[in-house]
Amino acid sequence: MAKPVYVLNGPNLNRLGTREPQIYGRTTLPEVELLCRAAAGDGKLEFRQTNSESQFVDWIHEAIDHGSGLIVNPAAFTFTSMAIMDALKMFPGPIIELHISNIHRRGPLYEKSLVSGVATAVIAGLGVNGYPIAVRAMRDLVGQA
Ligand code: CA2
Repeated sequence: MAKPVYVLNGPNLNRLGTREPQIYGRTTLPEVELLCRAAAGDGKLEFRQTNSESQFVDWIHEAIDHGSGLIVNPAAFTFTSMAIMDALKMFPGPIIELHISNIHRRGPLYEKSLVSGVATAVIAGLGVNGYPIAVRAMRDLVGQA
């Protein structure tokens, strides 16, 4: 049976659509999940969000054992978490790092992603449309297109 693609979202993204619409838009995370499922077609998808770093690491471990590809928006953990970076290094398949905003034009605090160096590809600045684009790209990368 085909393995799922994991889409993991980090802290505060459960509040997407409720504030800073000029940066993040008005689409909610459940709506983003629907966009991803439409892009996945009949491909299996595990779409999740957590505010906990340890939960995020545990889900990467689950994806290492059961997933074909990994799409991560680690949110603020992008810039702080060696634990997430180390876990991602163990993932044997393709990894897409995804950000709704362009982290490279948001000032010094947001400049240095710990994740980009272990990712296969990076998508940033396309708004929530980056999610279905990432899912389609991942289908190509894992050969399910
Ligand atoms: O642009 C992205 O996707 C980010 O990963 C979002 C993070 C930010 O720390 C990264 O630099 C870029 C912040 C997520 C905050 O979640 C929101 C909550 C409510 C409304 C909008 C976003």
